[in-house]
Amino acid sequence: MSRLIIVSNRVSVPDNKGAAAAGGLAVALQAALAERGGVWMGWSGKSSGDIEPEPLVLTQDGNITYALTDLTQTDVEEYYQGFANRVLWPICHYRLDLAEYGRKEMASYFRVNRFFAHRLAPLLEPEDTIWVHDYHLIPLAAELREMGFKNRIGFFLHIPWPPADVLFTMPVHEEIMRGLSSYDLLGFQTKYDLENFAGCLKREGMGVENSPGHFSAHGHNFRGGAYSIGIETAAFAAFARKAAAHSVVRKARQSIEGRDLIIGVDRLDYSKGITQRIDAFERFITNNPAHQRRVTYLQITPKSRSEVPEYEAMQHAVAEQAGRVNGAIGTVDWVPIRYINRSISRPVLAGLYRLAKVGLVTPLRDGMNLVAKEYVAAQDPDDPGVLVLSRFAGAARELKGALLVNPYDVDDTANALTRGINMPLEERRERWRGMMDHLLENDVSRWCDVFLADLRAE
Ligand code: ADQ
Repeated sequence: MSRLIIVSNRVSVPDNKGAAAAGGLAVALQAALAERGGVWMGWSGKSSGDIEPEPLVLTQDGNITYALTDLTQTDVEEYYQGFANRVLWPICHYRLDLAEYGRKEMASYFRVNRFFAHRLAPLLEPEDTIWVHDYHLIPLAAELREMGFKNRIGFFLHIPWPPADVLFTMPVHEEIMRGLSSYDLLGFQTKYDLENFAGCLKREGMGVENSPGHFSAHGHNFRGGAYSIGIETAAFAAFARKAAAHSVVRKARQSIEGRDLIIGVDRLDYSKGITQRIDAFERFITNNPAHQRRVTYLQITPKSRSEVPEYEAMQHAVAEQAGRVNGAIGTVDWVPIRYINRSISRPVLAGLYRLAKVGLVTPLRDGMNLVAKEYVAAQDPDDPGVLVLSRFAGAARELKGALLVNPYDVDDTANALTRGINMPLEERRERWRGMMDHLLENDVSRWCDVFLADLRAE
């Protein structure tokens, strides 16, 4: 079996905290690497200031080599914070209004991809299979091809792919499409993303779809498919079963004093619909005075990308909104919204999901959304909670037992909350069982195996 080379912007180098600390994706990719032997290369997360980064730092763990590079401060600001997070991220999440184009940032994006290709090249062998992850590294295959590499190269996009009318607002959309056309296999989260990609290719005659999922563009034939990412379902369910004994989970249970818990867990990101969700919770309480003082809404939101101005502004906006709603509907002995900006260990997170009667997952747009899947996996089969899920999350294509909502419609989400909190046990069990069976069968290891099998197939 050929070696596997994974390239992603950030790398999960195992630490002594073990699998419980790592997410399901990191564990699955490490397992795939261990099975075949190989390399995981990416950015260390560190800046080398204004000097050229040192050579790759290689760490060996069994038959896996972790290869990390620093980036100059200019590249961190222009490639990562600039083009990746202020152009590609908003565009792929349909937020044309937030995209900030700058020629320097665009140039840096392509330059850093070339730099990655040059750093990776000495580690590559002719038979290696290369798997590139996510929007930071779209041009990587084109750079490697330019250097003469003929390896099989696959790409998986973790975020949505927008339709042509949205993508084409981006000045370098043609270069980006050419970059994608240099892979052998493109993986998207859902068939809608794949359809959007095919539409982008066809719109200005950049390429053709010869048969479903088989494309020709820019002189290269390649395939595309929908590969919905899963979680480590069985392991996560086991965390949740054991978590009741954990002191943090015990304290959380005591502190809600028998109230129904609604939980939201998201990185602080404008794509996650957090402000619309707080509005919906307020509407739910205003429409249902009987639930006043009988529910607690816990929103766990670690800060992310704070160096990007839109994210910094959002930190203030959400904190202010949670405070305003607590002031408006709270009472002397009831704080309706608990809003915390901390990262929580996976076993504790699993226990908190299990305590919650409703999982409220309402992104405005999301490639997949693993929180929705984790919430389902963590439930008690005898008394499962209800998932309220945005129809604009990739996960909505799979989780048929969820209550689907339009997160832009505050009343719709508020009504789903009412329905979820009041749902009879039998209906909850029935909805949950179907979703759990699906998640057990389609877990993250299967996702990984299926993508790699397709990438290797001629
Ligand atoms: P994200 O946008 O980060 O991922 P998501 O899929 O929900 O979104 O994954 C978030 C992960 O972070 C989950 O595993 C969750 O448990 C964890 N997390 C969130 N808050 C946490 C907290 N306070 N403490 C600890 N862990 C926390 C991107 C795309 C998604 C896609 C994934 C995977 O945007 O659409 O589903 O990649 O492909």
